[in-house]
Amino acid sequence: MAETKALLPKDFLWGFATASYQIEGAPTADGRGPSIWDTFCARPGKIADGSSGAVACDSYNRTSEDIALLKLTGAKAYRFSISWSRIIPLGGRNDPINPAGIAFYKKFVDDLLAEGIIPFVTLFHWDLPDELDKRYGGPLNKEEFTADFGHYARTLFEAIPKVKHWITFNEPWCSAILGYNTGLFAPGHTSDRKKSDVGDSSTECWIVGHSLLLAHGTAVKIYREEFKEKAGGEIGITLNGDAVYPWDPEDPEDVEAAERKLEFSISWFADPIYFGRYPESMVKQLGSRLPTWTPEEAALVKGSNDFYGMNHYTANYIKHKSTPPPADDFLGNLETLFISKSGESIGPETQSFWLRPNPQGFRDLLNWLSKRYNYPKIYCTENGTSLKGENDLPIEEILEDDFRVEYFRGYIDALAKAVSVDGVNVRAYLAWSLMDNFEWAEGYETRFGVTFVDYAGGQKRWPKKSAKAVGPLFEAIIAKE
Ligand code: LGS
Repeated sequence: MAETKALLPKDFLWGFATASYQIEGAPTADGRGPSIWDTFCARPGKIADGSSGAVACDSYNRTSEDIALLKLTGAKAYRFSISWSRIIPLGGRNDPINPAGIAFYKKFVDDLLAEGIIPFVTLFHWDLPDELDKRYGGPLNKEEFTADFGHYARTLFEAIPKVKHWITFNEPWCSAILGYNTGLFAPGHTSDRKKSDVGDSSTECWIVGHSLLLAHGTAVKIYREEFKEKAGGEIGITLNGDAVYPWDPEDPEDVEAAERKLEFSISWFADPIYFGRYPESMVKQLGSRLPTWTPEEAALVKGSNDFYGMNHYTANYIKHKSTPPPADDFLGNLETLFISKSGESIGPETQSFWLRPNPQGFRDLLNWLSKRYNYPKIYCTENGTSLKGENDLPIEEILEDDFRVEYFRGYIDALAKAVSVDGVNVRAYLAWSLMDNFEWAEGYETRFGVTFVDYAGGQKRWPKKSAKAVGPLFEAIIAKE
């Protein structure tokens, strides 16, 4: 079939994304309480360069500079996250609320709107109040966690009704697997009992996933029952979404394993949200390790997305394993590879060991999601790349980031084709990231920004070539009428 001219609808929104712990710094300002990331970064060996988000981009003190940057890019929307421990320093439903924290985000939303930039607000981008981890294990305790998250969410729905796009959780897969299985992320629970401080990664991650889903369902119920009608907004969750291809397309077991990989990473959360149950492949492999749904829980979570938030970065070839999976396997008994059986590479290297750009993967995954979940409205809430060796280049070269410009060109083209040719319903695209920032366990060595942040040079922001490239790429294909 001949491909028609790629076009996005007139009201399509594009912009950039960030997250509180990655950019704000100011960890004790105006009464903020510690989060699990403050604690985690203090543990030796956890962050590649031994750094933390204690200063980051100092965005807490530079909101007007960040808004000026957004203006320069021409962005129509900005996705940022709220730090729970700025709003409720100890985190719990009976703990004091911090008016200064609320005032900060309220003003920020007002300032964005005054510039015509639409806020997309994430309630939880991994920085759990440390006290809740200490008090009851955070999401390991579903009753406490769900009640506390519901209270935190309600506090914000009430305080900032001008926000019309709420995202409950960012990538619960990362929170559960990297936080409670591999230990790469806070709070750093691992399966290696020698290095581990607590926990059993063969069950903890699945318990955490279940709690995050229940907390999501609870926040959505609160929003829909108490706020949605008056505020006229919407709420959904953002999930990980990496594309897959069978390592050997002729081998039915690899084909099946590729599907299983999507189920273990995406459908783990999306199936309960759209169908009220876990995928069969997970039930089969994990048995009693996977929590079961009570009818009330399933009813709470089923149908709890006004939109589907998709983060997308990379693709992998998938090879099945025929040996039985170890108890802490979280992938679905398979291997992820960058080279296929016939020797094809999935994409060029980047600074991130897990990231290989492949725009066709984006288009294919959008199609897979749309078919499985009956063509939901999708917001691409993150997409972007690091560049191999970028941090070692002289600044003049960093600013000429043609690799990133080409990355966005390829992905935006794939997106436009998925919408205009394949009929998927993507309505917004937020690139990761507005600026270089604290890249979690990778510290500051990995840069994802369209803006160079000179951490040593007074935090000066230098827009890279890509900062001004994303806008024209979209404006050329968004319908004018
Ligand atoms: O900065 C993050 C971007 C870039 O890398 C953002 O905060 C996240 O929401 C998002 O996940 N992003 C990201 N992902 C890295 C995931 C690491 C996966 C490591 C897999 C090891 C098994």
